[in-house]
Amino acid sequence: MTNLVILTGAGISAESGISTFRDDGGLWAKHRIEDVATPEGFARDPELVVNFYNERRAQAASVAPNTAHKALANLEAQHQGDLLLVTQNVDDLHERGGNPHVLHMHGALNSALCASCDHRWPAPMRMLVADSCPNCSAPMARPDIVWFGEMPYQMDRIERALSKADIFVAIGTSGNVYPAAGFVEMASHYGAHTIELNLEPSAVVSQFDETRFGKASETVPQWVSEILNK
Ligand code: BV8
Repeated sequence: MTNLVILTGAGISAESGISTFRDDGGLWAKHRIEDVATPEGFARDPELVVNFYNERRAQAASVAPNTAHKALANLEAQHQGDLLLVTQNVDDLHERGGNPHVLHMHGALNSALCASCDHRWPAPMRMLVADSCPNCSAPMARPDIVWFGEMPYQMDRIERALSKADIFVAIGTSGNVYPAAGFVEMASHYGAHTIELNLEPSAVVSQFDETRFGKASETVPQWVSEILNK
């Protein structure tokens, strides 16, 4: 039984029409990280940040999963052995593509969080700064997103899976953001075979055993069919 850990980034959603962060014209070209993806930015201008995520929630709802998402759903449905799909993405394209169990380590657009009591609830399409928590009524609703300087979710579970992985695959991520960019080193340390599927070399490409360049809509179905036909 082969245990798989798969990490995805913005590149897997690019062909669905969702902007990546660091490609030309990407999200960070239009907004400063400090202003829209940090707790300090949210404290400084909550309206700007809530609307930044409202725009992304609407964009995600207007696009469809692509063949790469569907290939991973097929893999999860057929693969014998453990499979953990960890995504840095906050869109729900993996779920809509058919993966029932997705670990959103950087949070999710469709979830809202109370900054006072930690209650989570399904986010409305448009959140308002004044939204109050349905649990404690405090006017402390925020996007359920892990901003820079905040601890990504379920790190213990991810590290446990990496320690047992036979294969670690990173798909469509530039390897700029930690701790996610450090997963390949951890997987290698535990003896996993590591593969990078990306449009261009990531910042940590040298740490992978194997790299395949190309669009996710081509490289992911190809890799999945190899794994399933082994
Ligand atoms: C934390 C939510 C500490 C927001 C995001 C070392 C260790 C630990 C931390 C750090 C460290 N060094 C620095 C840090 C701090 C920081 C960090 O990493 N900074 C970087 C910029 C240097 N990390 C943090 O702050 C993290 N938190 O460390 O907490 C802590 C400790 C104890 C207690 C409390 C706290 C939190 C990081 C999470 C931040 N939130 N997302 C949002 O989404 O709005 S990260 C953000 O970048 C995105 O969410 C995205 O998930 C992430 C990574 O981007 P990618 O997915 O890789 O996208 P990118 O555009 O960069 O690349 C796209 C790739 O796709 C490219 O390679 C491209 O070639 C490829 N591609 C394009 N098209 C295609 C394609 N591939 C295939 N097919 C295609 N068609």
